[in-house]
Amino acid sequence: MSLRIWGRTNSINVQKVLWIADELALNYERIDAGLQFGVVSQDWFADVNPNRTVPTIDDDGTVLWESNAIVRYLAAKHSPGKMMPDNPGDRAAVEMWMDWQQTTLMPALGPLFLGLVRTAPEDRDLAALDHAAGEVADGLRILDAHMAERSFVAGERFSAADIPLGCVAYRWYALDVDHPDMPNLKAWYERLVTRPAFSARVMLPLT
Ligand SMILES: N[C@@H](CCC(=O)N[C@@H](CS)C(=O)NCC(=O)O)C(=O)O
Repeated sequence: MSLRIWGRTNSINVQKVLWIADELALNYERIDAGLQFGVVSQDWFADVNPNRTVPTIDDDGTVLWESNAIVRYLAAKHSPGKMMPDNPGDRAAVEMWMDWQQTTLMPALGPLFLGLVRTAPEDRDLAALDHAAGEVADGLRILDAHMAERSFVAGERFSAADIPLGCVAYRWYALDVDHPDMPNLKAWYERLVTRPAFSARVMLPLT
């Protein structure tokens, strides 16, 4: 087995990697790590990933962390010209949406998820959660407008760009927040739901 993936299955960032690994029909070994599984706190792990986070992979000696970088790597290695376009402009568009997921959506979705899923009701900062929910919705309106003219994030073909954003979309629809009407986003999301790897790896209870 050449590909090893460290990460617990309920992590959004691990789910990205497991989803694309399944889309690509890769064989891999997954090792539970993070939170209750520990591992990331062991001394040796810092040599593999000094951030002590999941996901982390070792693909026959290619060691990587940062979920979107791993998704890009696996797509480029196993699906060049398809899940990761060869043309620089098309490739940059895929990467742009992936970066946008991390830099624009996650700073609001992360606290929203932690507040609603991993914080006791009596300890929640409702004003902060309301603000975060509004920021996520504002971001998703941009994606909704973008999806008006295409089937997938980077065009008519499923690509690496759909992976991080699909993970965000699942969490947003699963969270107990207002879901303003976004028909193009919903139509794209329903397309993802038909993909077995998405339902198996991403559509899990939020814990
Ligand atoms: N930007 C990083 C974030 C990595 C990260 O913070 N992962 C979380 C899980 S989503 C983690 O490792 N948390 C600590 C833990 O699980 O022990 C990525 O996209 O991979």
